[in-house]
Amino acid sequence: MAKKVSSKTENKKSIDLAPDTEVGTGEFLTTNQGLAINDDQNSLRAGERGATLLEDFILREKITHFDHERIPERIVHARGSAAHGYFELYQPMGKYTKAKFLNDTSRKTPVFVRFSTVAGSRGSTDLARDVRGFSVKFYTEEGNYDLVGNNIPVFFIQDAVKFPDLIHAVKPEPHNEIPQAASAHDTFWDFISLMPESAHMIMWAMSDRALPRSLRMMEGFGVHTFRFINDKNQAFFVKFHWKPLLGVHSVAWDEAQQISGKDPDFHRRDLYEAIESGAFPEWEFGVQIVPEADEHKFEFDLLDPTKLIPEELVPVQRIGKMTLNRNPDNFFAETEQVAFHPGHLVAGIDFTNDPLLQGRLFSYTDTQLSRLGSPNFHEIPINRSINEVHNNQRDGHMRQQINKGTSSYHPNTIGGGCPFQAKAAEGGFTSYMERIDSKKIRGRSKSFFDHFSQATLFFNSQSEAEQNHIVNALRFELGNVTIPAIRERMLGILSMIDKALAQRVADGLGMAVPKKPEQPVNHSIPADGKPADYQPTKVTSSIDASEALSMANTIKNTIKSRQVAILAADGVNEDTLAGMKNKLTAAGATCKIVAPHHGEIKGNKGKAIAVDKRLLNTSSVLFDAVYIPGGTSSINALLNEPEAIYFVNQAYKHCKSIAADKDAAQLLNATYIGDKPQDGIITDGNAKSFINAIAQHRFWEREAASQVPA
Ligand code: HDE
Repeated sequence: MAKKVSSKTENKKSIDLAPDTEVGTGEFLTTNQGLAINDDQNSLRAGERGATLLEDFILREKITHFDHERIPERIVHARGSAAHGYFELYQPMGKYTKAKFLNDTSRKTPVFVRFSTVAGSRGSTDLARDVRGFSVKFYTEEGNYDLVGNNIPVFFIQDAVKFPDLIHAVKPEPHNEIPQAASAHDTFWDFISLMPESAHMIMWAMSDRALPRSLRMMEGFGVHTFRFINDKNQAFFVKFHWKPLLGVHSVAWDEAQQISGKDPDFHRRDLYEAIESGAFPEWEFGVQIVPEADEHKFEFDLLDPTKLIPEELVPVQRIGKMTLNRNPDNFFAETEQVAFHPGHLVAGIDFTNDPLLQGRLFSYTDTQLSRLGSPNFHEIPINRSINEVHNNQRDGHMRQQINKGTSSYHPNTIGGGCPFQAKAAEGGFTSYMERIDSKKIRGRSKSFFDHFSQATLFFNSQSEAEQNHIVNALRFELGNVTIPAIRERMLGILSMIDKALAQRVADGLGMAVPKKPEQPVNHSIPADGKPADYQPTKVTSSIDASEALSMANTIKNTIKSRQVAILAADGVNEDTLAGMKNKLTAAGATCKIVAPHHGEIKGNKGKAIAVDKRLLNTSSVLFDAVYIPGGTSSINALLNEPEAIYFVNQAYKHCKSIAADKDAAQLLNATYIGDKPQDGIITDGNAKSFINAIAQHRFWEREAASQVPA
């Protein structure tokens, strides 16, 4: 960025590594070498109508930089949105971990959080049916700690070696690069139908969890089991959770598809606007802690990333809170260049032998080398730790640090022996001394062979509406699969999860559930040549259902940052409109006046009311609820607007709360709502009832009613 060229800056030899300051304070335009530019409108030519000269280093520098503006996007999680914030601890966790940021309640640890979808390209829609990445970089005083998780607590595969296969299968098919950001195609389901270990994850991915209403309304999970280590060197298994204080909410699939057209940046915009408006998203940080001695107490293996620990078995302790309060200043510099890595640890946290985690530990640094182009990616401002970095690593592409002195090795005397190694008591990281005494093999423990019991547990834990959504999602996805054998194999897998589920999906596909599920391919051929005993099994779960797995049981006590459309036209009752708007705003919602035209509408007493959105430029899928104030001319005008009727019908179809003043009933009557009293439809303009209804998020039971339009 341009800096004012003055004799002062010319003389300043020290290198300022800090991010650049704001433009607009009288700087001259310069080249990247600091030369003031006199003409940025014309290239250097051989005469007014002559050829451009190769000599024009200013042109060439500008174009060269432009040519290289794009870096390779992330191979997975390319589409992302991020924010800055901080983490505060509720209670010291010294009994379990010596991590300093988990022991000092007076600290505010800065964080940078990046949310993402997995399958789509960087420009793909936010509302794809997909897992969401939930990566948190804690800038602790003892170094960066990255918790690189997802919004789903389990994963598709048990071993990292299958990750490239999984991603190749879900990405657009290689011959025609179709479909973008979608799993509803042959190669994905071909792979999944041969990977019964995906069964549990598939239930989550086909549920509404894969269609968040907002990035601010998603849970986050570390997925793997990690270790806490305390200062006595005792270890505890730990699972990490993020619990959103706004509750966990999703949109309907039909809505998701429409949002993808109306506003593909829906989640990105929502996060950005919420933070700009001061509605800072918050999550509580939760841990499930299991003593080492209890490692084998469960009917599943703690090292198996396709399993969660039901909260009924090990409760989640909420130990702190994260608040996101600042948007990035520059998307590329921060959101795009941030480099997460599950191996960025602080003392007091360590790995387990989860084979998926072990593979990730290699992958993340490796991918940054091709994505960010240099082993110096830690020097990019967003990736720097807040404490100082001292080591003997030197040089490489784009090195920023100017190391002084002559010693770049250890041990040394020339540099006074620096930098020194730190003892554990001085904060030096020591790996947990896990006992390993084993044969070197390629293979899996039998404790990893149960692929279905938690898939069933998840399905059983869902509300009726949530189960219906899973059935419909599977009908949709498998309906897009063109090869019948793949669909059939999937029906076999579904029948291992729940017979009725498989039957309902089969009915939707016009197929029969196979009597005997096809056995999946044999994944391991042991070195001794004996036939492998890999056989997916199903153990009996000790619990039938888990409350925390259903979004129906989430927090429903707030309408903070919810978006309400107020449908109005000239002649609207300006008093009831203002009354409702004030109450909704006081409760934390954002109201937008949606009208047939831009500019202003006139209230029934002549007041000019600014229009936020014209019907043509918005859609009810972008709102959580709709309010229709009265006023005869306004209602008459809206009755003549097919877009207004459609707006209300769509909100109704997507099970949203709708409120109308008593004298707006005519408009409701013109929609599918009619005059039948029903949950979530407020016909007397009562703000309190409306606020309670919006807090419920959705009235999914409405979907069952035959009057819901197609
Ligand atoms: Fe990742 N993953 N992953 N992953 N992952 C990447 O790293 C990988 C896995 C996750 O916002 C890549 O910097 C392997 C599980 C998130 O920048 C890459 C395996 C979970 C993000 C990579 C997994 C994740 C990534 C691509 C199987 C949930 C986005 C760009 C062993 C716990 C981070 C990058 C961001 C990104 C590899 C599995 C979460 C290629 C090999 C399980 C949230 O290194």
